[in-house]
Amino acid sequence: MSRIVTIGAAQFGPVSRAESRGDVVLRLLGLLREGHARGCDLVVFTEVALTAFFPHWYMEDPAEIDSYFENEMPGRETQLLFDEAKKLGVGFCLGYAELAEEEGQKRHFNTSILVNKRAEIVGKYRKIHLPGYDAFQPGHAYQNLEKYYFDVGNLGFRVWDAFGGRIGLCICYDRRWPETYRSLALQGAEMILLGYNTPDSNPANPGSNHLANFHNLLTMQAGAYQNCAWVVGVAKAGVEEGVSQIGQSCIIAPSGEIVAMCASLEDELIVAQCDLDQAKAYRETVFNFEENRRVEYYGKLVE
Ligand code: CDV
Repeated sequence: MSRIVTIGAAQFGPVSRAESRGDVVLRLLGLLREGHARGCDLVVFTEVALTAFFPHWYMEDPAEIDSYFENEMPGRETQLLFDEAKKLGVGFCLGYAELAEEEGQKRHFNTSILVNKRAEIVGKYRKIHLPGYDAFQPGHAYQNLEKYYFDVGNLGFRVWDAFGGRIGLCICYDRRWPETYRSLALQGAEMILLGYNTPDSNPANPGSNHLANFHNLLTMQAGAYQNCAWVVGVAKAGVEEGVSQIGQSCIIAPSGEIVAMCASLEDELIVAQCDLDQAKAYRETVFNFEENRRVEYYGKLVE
């Protein structure tokens, strides 16, 4: 048996600080339409897709900071994306900076949503592993201030029954942590969608710079194989506001094999027909969790 979902991984080239939301949405619409023309059920966009990746620089003015966040979804500019998705009958996954109000407090999250073919939001995830610092770092060629701009996500790792399978979401730095994939796999995730903004250098550990691309694929391929899930990783690539970011957006099978990968550092759509039953085959054999996991030996943290 096979359950095919046709996935588009919509890599995004740089977004300049001056680019308007409206212009960014037009670029996203172009990729969504291309996805439709190429038979996609679901198009996956990147992390914080609607603006430049602002944690790469320091801002103090709360109003300026909030201008990078969405306080409604869909909002004035993003409504176009929802309308087009509904018209075409194509779902999408979108990362954005979310401004929420909870218990009378402003909260800032690095968020992604899963939207079905009727343009309904069926899943929402707020990034849990936040990389970088909570204060300006003097001497660094660029900043990495996610702990300064964002609150830790408070929705947990979750999966949703959608697109004929069980889908999990995570975001960027989450992909480096085995607990992310395992939390989702223990809930039956057959496909994990994620966007990333990954610089090709690390100011705190320049000795690892030459491994940026290798570590990107290593974590996602291992996550896919060890957890019997498709992994779709989508970059914001190229030089954005002086920060050079990796590409390598790719679609990875539960075997750990890459079935499609972007070649450029620009807007580029790759498409693959993903058989969700391929995950089942792995889960029933080599990674039969019920039969082979040895939770009693793993310690409290991974129970
Ligand atoms: N946006 C990210 O989460 N970026 C991290 C970098 C900073 C290590 C990543 O894992 O790619």
